[in-house]
Amino acid sequence: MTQKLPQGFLWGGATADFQYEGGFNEGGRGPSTHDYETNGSSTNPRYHTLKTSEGKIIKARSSFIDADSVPMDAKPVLLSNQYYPSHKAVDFYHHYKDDIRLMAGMGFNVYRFSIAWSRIYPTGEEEVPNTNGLKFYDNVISELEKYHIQPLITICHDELPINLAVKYDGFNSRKVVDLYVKYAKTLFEHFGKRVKYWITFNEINAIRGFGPTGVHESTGLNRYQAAHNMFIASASAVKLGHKMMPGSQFGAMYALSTCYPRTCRPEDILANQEELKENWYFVDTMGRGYYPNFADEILQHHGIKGLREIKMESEDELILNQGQLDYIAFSYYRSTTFKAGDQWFNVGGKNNPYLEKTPWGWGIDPLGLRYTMNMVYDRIQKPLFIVESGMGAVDKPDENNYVEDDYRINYLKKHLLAMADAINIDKVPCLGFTMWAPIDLVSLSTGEMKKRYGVIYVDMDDFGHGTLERVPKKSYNWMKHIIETNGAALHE
Ligand code: BGP
Repeated sequence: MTQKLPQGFLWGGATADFQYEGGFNEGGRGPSTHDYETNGSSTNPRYHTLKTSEGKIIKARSSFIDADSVPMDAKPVLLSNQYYPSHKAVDFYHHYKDDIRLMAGMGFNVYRFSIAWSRIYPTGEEEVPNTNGLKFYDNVISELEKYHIQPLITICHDELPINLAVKYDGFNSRKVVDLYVKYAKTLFEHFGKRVKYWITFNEINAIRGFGPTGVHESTGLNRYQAAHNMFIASASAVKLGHKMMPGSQFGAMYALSTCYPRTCRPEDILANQEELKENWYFVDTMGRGYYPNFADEILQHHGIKGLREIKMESEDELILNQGQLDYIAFSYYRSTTFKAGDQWFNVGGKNNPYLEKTPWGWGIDPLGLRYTMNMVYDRIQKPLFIVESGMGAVDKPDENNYVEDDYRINYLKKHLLAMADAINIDKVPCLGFTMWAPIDLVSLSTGEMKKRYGVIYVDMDDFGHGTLERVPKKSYNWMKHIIETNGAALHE
């Protein structure tokens, strides 16, 4: 039986600015890609709103994030009859003191949040950073320090200042790599003394399915060119960060919901191995500092001849090598299955008869977390950091906005036990666990509030109505107990 987690284990929660912060036009923040994305639901997809030069409105599912092709002359536009959830989100911008106090009340010693690039450089291209933007995050960090919570900062969580998408086609352009490095340098200069842990990009391997944020036609060569540029942006930031902040630790973050062969037919086993390689393409390149042996094979799945078709600068090989990650951060929500003949990036997964599902059809698979941790550590031999995991569910608050979420406790308990087994039995080094999300916020995939992950309830509906009152759920006290016993209470 496993006991406590190692001393110094980091317990916390994770959020993303555009899903949580709001204040989209306050403090000098510029517009960013997600600001043009409407809300939606599981049956009614969200989309970005754009207007062509002839005045035609395009509802793109979802340009600047997804695999759609959007005409280069289309410009993002806000429509008065739509609700854009990022504008207000759940208003951390004005509630950060209360929210951090609640996080501290649970015993968090780390909090992962992303910085909105457009709060620091509103168009991405200014000569000097926006002091009000820096000040906001200074305040957040000071508040964390008050409670001895250390920040874990995501430099880029799936979004860009919209100007960089419109003008340069996002990371398809090498210019955006330079602007990213400049932005990262500003963060290191300003926050470097107070922040040890950094993440360069969120779920960077999701590019394989959704395309890179901010790229108009994000398929085929464009998609993998942008991925290369992001590898270089990340490695350059790591190299610079190590130099400017001795002792700093860098990860990139991957969506590693694992995938099993659907049957034990050898053809299906091999097909599943290939499917997994689509993820390793991203993890290996950044974790080991060079493209893996199967890189050409992966590119060929996407109609690209091989790495020789990707535009590279002469110094890129060296940058990749010198900018290797210190740890591998990942999100884990579910597992899927794959068999020969299935489409690549089978994100919804196929039925696994052995698993229960969340209301959004995500297979609940705690053992898959232990399996994934072993697999990733075997490959890269660097510490792991589980920086997102949690259960999206429909909560039913009582008249006092109190939620009895035993389903969430159950989910978290099983996943934490599986993690503890990977650490204590399999001896996989893991720095910490930051749950997604400690507090209810806007869903990335659907834009809803209905899909809630928090252990803290927020009184707000899918259209931004509500008091925004924060109320700890039953899972809040449960989590508090787990953290104060450093995991020992998982066995109660
Ligand atoms: C990850 C993202 C998060 C978050 C989470 C849950 O992909 O990094 O931003 O939202 O998934 O997904 P969703 O909100 O779609 O349920």
